[in-house]
Amino acid sequence: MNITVTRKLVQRLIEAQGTAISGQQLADEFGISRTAVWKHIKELEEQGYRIESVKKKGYILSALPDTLEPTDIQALLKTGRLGQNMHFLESCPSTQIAAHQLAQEDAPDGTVVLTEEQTAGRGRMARRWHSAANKGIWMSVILRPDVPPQKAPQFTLVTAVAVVRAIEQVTGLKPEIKWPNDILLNGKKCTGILTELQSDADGIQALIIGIGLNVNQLREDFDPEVQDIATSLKMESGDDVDRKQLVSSILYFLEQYSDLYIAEGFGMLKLMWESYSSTIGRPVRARMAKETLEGMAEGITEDGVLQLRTPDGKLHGIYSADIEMTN
Ligand code: BTX
Repeated sequence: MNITVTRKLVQRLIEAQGTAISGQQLADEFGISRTAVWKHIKELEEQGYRIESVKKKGYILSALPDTLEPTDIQALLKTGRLGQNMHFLESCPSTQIAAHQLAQEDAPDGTVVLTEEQTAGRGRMARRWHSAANKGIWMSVILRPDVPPQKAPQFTLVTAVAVVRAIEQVTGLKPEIKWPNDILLNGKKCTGILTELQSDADGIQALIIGIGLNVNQLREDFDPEVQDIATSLKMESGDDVDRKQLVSSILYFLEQYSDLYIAEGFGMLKLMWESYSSTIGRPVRARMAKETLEGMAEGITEDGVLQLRTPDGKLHGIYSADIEMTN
């Protein structure tokens, strides 16, 4: 069986968006016999693709298997750059490590690394990110924006807005953002974002944006350490969620919003971020490396710095902290 033809056949059926294509037409397009088309269709069904065969009309793709097959995702993509170069690893220590390596080897802007399982997924400040096999989206995106290094931290906020929009679009759920980088559903964390930088004297060489999104886990799929603080889209919606659609949607919004940020600055995105934020306008506790402050979270600056007003009336700029709501 010619694997390339099988993959191209899937792409053709995805692009047909639910309309039937006849066996004869596929045979002509791929320069193979109708029997060969039928064999490829059978092979795809064995891989978990659901394909209906409608009499006198042809084949319709009605469901994709729950894998992260890059060519399937690419057939769904509506981006110009993000995900056009996509690397898939069945298992790896961390997609961040793989993406750093690819960035050093000159991988183009928009390169994406996806995996089914991370054995050493990482969060901020060397914390662990639990990455159950086959249930989530563990993805790193390489961006090469032409901006000074001090503009890098906002990409975390831009990414948070993009992921929230994608979750809304695909599931109808209404996530909130907790400054700076947690995405919450009903107060529990469903997404973490980690932005890392490769830079030299000439400026940013690459931004490596890591996105960890809990999609189809049940409570027991999470490590006991995070069972009480973590949630997944399936736990909140009650339904299995299509990971391929989600990846495609995240990359679409991330491309739109990072281009908007680079072209016009943070203004518009700041408004969007604040509208999704569960932190702003609330009393919070900010735990930093050297001190803990309590007060009202008033907003974020154009640089993404959290503005916290303590009871003595002083306004503090918080650059990095863990935030807890205090009411
Ligand atoms: P963070 O430091 O904000 O969050 C880490 C903390 O979140 C952990 O200490 C733990 O309490 C909690 N946690 C760990 N795993 C989960 C989970 N699956 N769901 C909910 N809460 C959890 C957030 O760091 C940044 C995470 C980025 C993960 C992506 S995955 C793709 C890429 N590769 C990689 O190694 N990291 C990024």
